[in-house]
Amino acid sequence: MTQHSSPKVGIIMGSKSDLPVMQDAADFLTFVGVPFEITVVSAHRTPDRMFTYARQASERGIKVVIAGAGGAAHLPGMVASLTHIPVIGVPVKSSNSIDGWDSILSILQMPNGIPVATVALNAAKNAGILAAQILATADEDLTNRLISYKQELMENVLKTATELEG
Ligand code: RP5
Repeated sequence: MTQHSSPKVGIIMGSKSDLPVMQDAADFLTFVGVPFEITVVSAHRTPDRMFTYARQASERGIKVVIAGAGGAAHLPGMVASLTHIPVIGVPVKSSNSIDGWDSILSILQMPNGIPVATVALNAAKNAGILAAQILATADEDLTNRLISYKQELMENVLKTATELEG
């Protein structure tokens, strides 16, 4: 697994079983050249590790955390409660999930004061894009790469529209 020496984004997940979903965040960050680290931190099975990770993330240079979890998904919210840096939550439709709603609501319905930016179910790619957009507010080169990416999205849609219209 790719790990960068000075990561700016921390991608964490409750279980290795979340990796097939969370890989999309890593792939997008690789695509736009944002250094990241990726690991497993379980809120329920390794609470001390979660506490240490969240408490030390900022001082290690992490600017944004992407946290994915399924079922009773406390990881994103608990990490957000332990750090001042932005946390993006990815609800994962895991094997122990009831259609993903448990994870969506656990991550989305945070109390006032402790926000988690919640993306759609299994939408780790959007979490990667959002993390890059946050970092791009202080990085002109990254901003330009994101503008190019969105331009490409638009051109692809217009191309399919032209093809469909004949
Ligand atoms: C959550 O429970 C994890 O984030 C994962 O989505 C789910 C199932 O974990 P495993 O039983 O596959 O390790 O805590």
